[in-house]
Amino acid sequence: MEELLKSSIVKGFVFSVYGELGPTPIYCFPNYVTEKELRELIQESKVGDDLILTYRDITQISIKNLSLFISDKIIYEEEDLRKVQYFAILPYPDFNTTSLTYFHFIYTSFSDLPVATAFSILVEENRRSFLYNNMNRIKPLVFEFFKTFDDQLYNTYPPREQIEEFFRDLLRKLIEIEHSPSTPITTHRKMKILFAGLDDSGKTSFLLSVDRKYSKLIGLKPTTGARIKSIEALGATIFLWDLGGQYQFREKYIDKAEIYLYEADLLFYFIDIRNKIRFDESIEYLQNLKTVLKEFNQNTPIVYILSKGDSDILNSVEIKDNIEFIKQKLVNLSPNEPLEIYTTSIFQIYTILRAFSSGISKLSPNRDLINHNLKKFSFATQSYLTLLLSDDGLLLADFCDKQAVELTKIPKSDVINVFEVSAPQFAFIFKIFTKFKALKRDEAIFKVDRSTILFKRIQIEDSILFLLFLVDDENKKAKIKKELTTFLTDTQDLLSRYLS
Ligand SMILES: Nc1nc2c(ncn2[C@@H]2O[C@H](COP(=O)(O)OP(=O)(O)OP(=O)(O)O)[C@@H](O)[C@H]2O)c(=O)[nH]1
Ligand SMILES: [Mg+2]
Repeated sequence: MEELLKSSIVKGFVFSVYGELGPTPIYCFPNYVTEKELRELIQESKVGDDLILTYRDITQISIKNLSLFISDKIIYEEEDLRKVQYFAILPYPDFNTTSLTYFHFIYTSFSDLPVATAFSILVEENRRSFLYNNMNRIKPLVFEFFKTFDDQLYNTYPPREQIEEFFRDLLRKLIEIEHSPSTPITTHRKMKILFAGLDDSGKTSFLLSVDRKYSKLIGLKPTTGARIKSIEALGATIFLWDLGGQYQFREKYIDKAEIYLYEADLLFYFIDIRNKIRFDESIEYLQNLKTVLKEFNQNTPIVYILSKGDSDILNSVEIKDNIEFIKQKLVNLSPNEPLEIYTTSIFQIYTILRAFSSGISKLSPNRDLINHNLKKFSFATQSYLTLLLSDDGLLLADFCDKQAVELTKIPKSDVINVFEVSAPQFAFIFKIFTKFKALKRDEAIFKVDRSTILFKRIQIEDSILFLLFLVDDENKKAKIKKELTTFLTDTQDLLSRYLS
């Protein structure tokens, strides 16, 4: 095992549990060394590139991991803990290492409650793109691994020698991925988002809206071929490929798929909901794209954009029928996948930003755990609805419980929407007042009927973020202030590895 680790990008594994004494490392590969051994190794200059950890180090890793996952009692209120499982990419700057960590609960004969666990695959920090780029292939391996490994832990945690072969097996499979990586292993994560759909389906308009170049929306010309540009979001560079949709270009993308479609991290697929005559043509193009993407075997997620859903026509019978019809077609095409479908309109910028945020968040391995932490934070502060937004209005995480509906009297299906729509406006007011120094603190309170909306500006490393809380009483402010530190500490690492 030690030899295999030496030959691999994967430098180690740490498996820990939240035991009676708190976070406890159970298995660690390579085995930890004592402080004395470490001193000797350093003296003899035998440290090299290998990962050498002491018991204190792996305890530190365990504490960091598990504190992200659970907080005392709260998590146990979840009904079915078997479904609670997350992946996250986490930094350990002290060890110059980054991990892909898998969190889940195990059921044992020696504990009444399910036991929270964390399993980290450690790689050198500057090779972490291996984890991002191959996540879709690594995740199933880890799931598969714990399907059998959990049984080994039912009665006791067996000695290390006894279970080593399981980990060795997993390592071999990871090394196989390493030898056939889906992208060359570089220091930077490469991200490619495709915007595809028939001509005139609103792709370029969507992208321009994202860019907020409203003025350019008028007098748009069809896109000839592929237009590529890049944006900076949350510290990462993302390449946006606007694939002009006229017939001759569509053919080219399929023919030269290795240029246009290869290594796509995400596809936004556009369908003009007003143009029913072209639905079949659009579905056919989608099918072709899906077939090619499947051949590349990269599980590219798809976000469907039903475009031109302007508010003045959205309630007409014809458009409603069109939407139902096309949704059904999409479901038939991918019967076993949950589909992400957004109706957008360039006249309601938030519909576009929302679809776009949701797409970006698909690129993040940490999105679910950030959401999970926002939920813990919301419980602890009794916030009924909480949103975390980036400075440019991307929704990074959201939480909403039924008390938000009771307080605002907004129907359940709309309440998140209403706040998502208004959040950027609150941010706007907040920014203007800050600019004119009319705000003394990094927060503002808005009262809307019985609702109190607390809006807070926070800083995580170099990023400015906003938090919006819906509470029933201004006094919750103190509680939020108190809990905020914990939330920021947890979220900092998750955000710093959000995209790359
Ligand atoms: N009413 C309305 N019109 C829209 C909307 N989005 C786009 N359009 C219009 O639809 C037309 C085509 O939009 P484009 O964004 O150029 O479409 P495209 O998908 O980039 O087209 P190609 O580049 O040919 O593939 C333009 O006249 C836009 O103004 C929308 O949400 N509502
Ligand atoms: Mg275009």
